[in-house]
Amino acid sequence: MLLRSPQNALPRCCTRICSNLYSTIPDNSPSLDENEGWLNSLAGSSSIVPELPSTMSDSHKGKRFDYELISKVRDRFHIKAPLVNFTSVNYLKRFNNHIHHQTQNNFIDLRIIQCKSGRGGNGAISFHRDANRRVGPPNGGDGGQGGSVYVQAVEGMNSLAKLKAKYTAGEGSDGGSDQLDGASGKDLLIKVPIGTTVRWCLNPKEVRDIVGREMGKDLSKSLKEVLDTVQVPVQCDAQEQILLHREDYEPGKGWIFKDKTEEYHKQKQWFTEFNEKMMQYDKEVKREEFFQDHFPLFGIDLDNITEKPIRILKGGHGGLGNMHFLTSMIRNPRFAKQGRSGIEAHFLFELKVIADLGLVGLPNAGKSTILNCISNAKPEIGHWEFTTLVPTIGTVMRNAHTGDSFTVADIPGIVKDARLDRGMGLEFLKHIERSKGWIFVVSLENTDPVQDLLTLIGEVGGLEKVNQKKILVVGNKADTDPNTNSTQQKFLSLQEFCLQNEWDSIPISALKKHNIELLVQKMEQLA
Ligand SMILES: Nc1nc2c(ncn2[C@@H]2O[C@H](COP(=O)(O)OP(=O)(O)OP(=O)(O)O)[C@@H](O)[C@H]2O)c(=O)[nH]1
Ligand SMILES: [Mg+2]
Repeated sequence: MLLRSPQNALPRCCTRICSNLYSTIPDNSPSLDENEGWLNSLAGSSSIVPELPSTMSDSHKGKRFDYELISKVRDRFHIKAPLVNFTSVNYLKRFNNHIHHQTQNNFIDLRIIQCKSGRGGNGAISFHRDANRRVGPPNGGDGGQGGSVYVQAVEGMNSLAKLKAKYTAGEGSDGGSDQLDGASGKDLLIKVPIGTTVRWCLNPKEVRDIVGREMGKDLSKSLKEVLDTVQVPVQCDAQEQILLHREDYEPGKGWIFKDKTEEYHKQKQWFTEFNEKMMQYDKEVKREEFFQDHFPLFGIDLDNITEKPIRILKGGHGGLGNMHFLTSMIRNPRFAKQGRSGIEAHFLFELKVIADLGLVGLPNAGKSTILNCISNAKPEIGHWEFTTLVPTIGTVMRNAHTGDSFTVADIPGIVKDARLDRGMGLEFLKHIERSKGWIFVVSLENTDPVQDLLTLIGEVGGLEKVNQKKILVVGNKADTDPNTNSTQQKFLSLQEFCLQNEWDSIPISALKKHNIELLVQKMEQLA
């Protein structure tokens, strides 16, 4: 984007071998003519700045969340949206309940992580010296580029447990004498499991402060009400990308001086004129930042292996060394440019495990027992409720030769009023949100399996929601009560209800392994 970055425009390394031949000019730093040509080109460069789309897409409704357009200043759109979209309710709740880590299988599906890209190195102020001259032409090199932060979804990970709380990319080194450019800062790569979404969010501490303040004002307010009503202002571009803030100097500023002070330089007309031109360079750097320092308002969905890491925060530009500032007016540039700062932001990482099918049932229905007998997964089984606290995915191998298989997720049981946060709530439903099919598991041991099924349907969002999925209903624990045929009767009522909804159903005993092969066949069809 930069019209003419001195680094790119002037291939300095190619002449480095000549260094011993010259005693008066540094080997390959840009010549006076080249510098002047470059500075003059900056003056007329504003006309080449690309036009930006000046309107934002009309509809702000019906997106992943609604936002309101407040105003537009040049190419920046000021919008606002409820706080709930820039934090995580579950994260806050877990924080309040001191549940920082879910320990079962070391599974963590939610993290807020502080990320920081590296600042660019400063340009150097240095002059060529040799036996003949004490002070020769400027030869201060450029600062190195600051390190950037990337994310990548990889295979073989199934939890966000290994992520660190904070990632800071390396700073670019300062430039050196003899036109030595500073080394680039080390980039950082955050590897995450497939199925992770990344969203820009506020610093959780800031959110807790806001929530504390709002609840203090009105004691009857719930956390949810606060998050839904407090509006957060955000700046976006026309493509609904949040403009990330790089705290740094304005065009014309950001100088480093040596020997003579800033005051001294500001009084000199030659410096003011020169700085006028350099301002254009700074503006271009800012322009480039405008195009690169953003993050999608609705986040990114890493639901596949990411071939190429995705940059989320770019490192700061390195500052120019004084070798670029030698002109016929300025023989002794005792100044260089500071490197640009890095960007700091918080991101909400959320893992939604991806399985072809999901098991949905009340606690104790036998979901984990089913996954145990059909797949390689070995989730814990217990005769108490809420044995399962975290999702487990099992792979059901159908043909070892062809590798045909499908995956099934076992999630914690769902109880009546889970929507109102009873039991484990509905938090874990997100893990089977993207599954093609849902397997409702009800226990034929319970008094009214049809009622259990209705409860489940109600909790997960009603028939309309359920019918977006392929459904199979499993009546488990068919082995119970062998003396009377009450389980059979219960299954027949269940089957009738299912037929009305055009769903397939099957009675099984996961414990005794009855009817399991047929179950797997039906599941395979669904998947
Ligand atoms: N009799 C009988 N008991 C079963 C059957 N399947 C599971 N169970 C028992 O039911 C209890 C609960 O089984 P789980 O597989 O842990 O149930 P779950 O649905 O995963 O429960 P949560 O994880 O709490 O939601 C265990 O004691 C199992 O042994 C079955 O087919 N017949
Ligand atoms: Mg279980």
